[in-house]
Amino acid sequence: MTVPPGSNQTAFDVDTHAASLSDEDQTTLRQAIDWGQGHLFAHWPPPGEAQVDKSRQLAQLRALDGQYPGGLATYVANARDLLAKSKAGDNPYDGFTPAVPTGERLPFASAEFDAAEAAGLAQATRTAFVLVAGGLGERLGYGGIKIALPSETASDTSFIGRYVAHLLALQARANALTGEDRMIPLAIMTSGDTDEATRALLEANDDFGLAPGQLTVIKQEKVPSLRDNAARFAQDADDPYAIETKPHGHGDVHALLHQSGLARTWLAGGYEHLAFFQDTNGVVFHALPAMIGVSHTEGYQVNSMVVPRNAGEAAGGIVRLESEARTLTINVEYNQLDPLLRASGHPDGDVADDTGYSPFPGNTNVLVMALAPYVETLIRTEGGIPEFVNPKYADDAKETFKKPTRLECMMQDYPKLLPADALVGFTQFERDMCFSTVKNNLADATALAAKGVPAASASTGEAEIYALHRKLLRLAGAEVAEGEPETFAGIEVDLFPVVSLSPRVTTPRAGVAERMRNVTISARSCLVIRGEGEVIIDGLDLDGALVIDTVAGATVTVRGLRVRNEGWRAVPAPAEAPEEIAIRGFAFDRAETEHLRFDEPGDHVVG
Ligand code: UGB
Repeated sequence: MTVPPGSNQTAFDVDTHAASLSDEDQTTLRQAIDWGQGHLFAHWPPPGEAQVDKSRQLAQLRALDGQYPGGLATYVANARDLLAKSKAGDNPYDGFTPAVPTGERLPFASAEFDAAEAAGLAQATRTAFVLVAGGLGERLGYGGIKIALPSETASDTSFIGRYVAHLLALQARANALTGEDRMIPLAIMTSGDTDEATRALLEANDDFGLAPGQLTVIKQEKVPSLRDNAARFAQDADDPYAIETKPHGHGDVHALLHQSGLARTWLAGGYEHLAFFQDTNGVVFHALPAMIGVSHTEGYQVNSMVVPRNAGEAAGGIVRLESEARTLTINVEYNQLDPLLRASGHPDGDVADDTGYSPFPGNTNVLVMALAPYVETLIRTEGGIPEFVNPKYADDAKETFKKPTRLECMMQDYPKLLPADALVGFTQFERDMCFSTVKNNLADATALAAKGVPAASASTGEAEIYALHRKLLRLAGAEVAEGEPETFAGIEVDLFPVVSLSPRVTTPRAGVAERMRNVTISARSCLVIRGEGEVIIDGLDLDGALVIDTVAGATVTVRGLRVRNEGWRAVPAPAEAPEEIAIRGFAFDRAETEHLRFDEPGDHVVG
């Protein structure tokens, strides 16, 4: 007779059930009881009854055990430890003094930026890219997966379509530079919430043009929910033979790159860097090559992409944490930054300094790692990232939870696994050229905009892409008029002139001036260049809407083209608009468009 530790049940007789279970199930049952999970079997009917369900329950435990670095024994031990610290009110940053870190700053289009981008381009086909896309986007109020959303609706390019187009453009430019024929691998981390829809989207679009073997999908699994401080697992409310599970956070990506063997395979394939990025950042690839260049030149083991941070913004702050034992430059998550500052001599907490920004740079959660030491670290740690727990207590004694909690981990906590002397740096870019997130529904976004914090709505994410592309053209010498801001669903956006350039045009930044010459665009115009062909404009006078579509292998030269038509305007999203349009509050009314299509490879000249 065994009474499981931490259990309020009277007794559970393993031996009574043993004979009716397979050897494998018996072992799992005994292990689970050792882990303090005997309560999960308290409802079991006598041997011979519900054997299929019992076996299913034990199989789930085995699967969960196999997925977690160190197994469920470690999960339970970590959980008890973290729950005890949480109950005691321990501050994870106790003993640390926060200081403002120093790092690389790369003003857009500066000579340093262009040099870093050139260095990064030469390394692009030595870099593997990892997109973390396991999050559901509950804050956004969108039912589908976020990478399927249009990043902007002028070209109607999804986030994943945009990312892949950038990777293919980088690959083509890098191979042209090095004379090699290498492939840039992409891994996408999905979760139970996004896996099926992600695979279906990729299949329906032929992997957006990636070659066979170029793309790998790795799926993160959930972890058991915890119902009390003894780390007892919660049962599913609808199924007593199932354990309730919850997402473990984007930190899982490191364990998965270890378990799947991908990181080692890439290292063996001659890759040197690893670039992690998030699901809804439509401008990130305008800075990523330069960041890879900085990592390569500086020899950083870890390099974080950061931006000037608005005080109170839902982006972590990069902080230099100093203690007698060690100094660590690391992300402090947005909900912990204010309490940390208040507890360490900054009574006003997370506020702006004289510059108008938080003194702590904002984490965009884009990381570039050196692959060789990364693989060594994975072998040493199995990719297990230090976790945290955030239970919502129902009582002052902190004994009961309002609802089950779970351990979580974040990918940006990876530097915590490194020795104190590891070279960890960051590269700061201007926000408009590297960080644009789509996270909030219209109501929340309006409230944030009113507070002067980035709205991070689908509409601002879209407008930010057009704004950056206008800037790229202006920097290349184009005359691009200023449009008027417009307000849709309470959020002000600068949509016009709408400029959406393909990654072939914008990669590298320094080459835009060679590809876009003598361009004039009026304030009410739209210029959309789509597809995988090369487009060179030498003379364009645009007052209206022009869309150029190309295929891979096509080179289109536009010479002295004058376009005059009614063009497009933005109107409030119609009531019957699909969800992906409704969440941005506006839609384009495409009155008249000059549409140039080039469906055949080869040279084409127009104008
Ligand atoms: N994600 C997963 O792949 N799996 C998971 O289990 C969870 C998420 P959120 P949040 O951009 O400003 C991050 O939910 O809370 C993926 C940083 O921690 O968007 O906004 C998910 O699909 C924060 O420091 O994260 O916070 C998405 O791609 C700050 O930089 C990504 O992980 C903030 O992003 C992030 O998920 C930001």
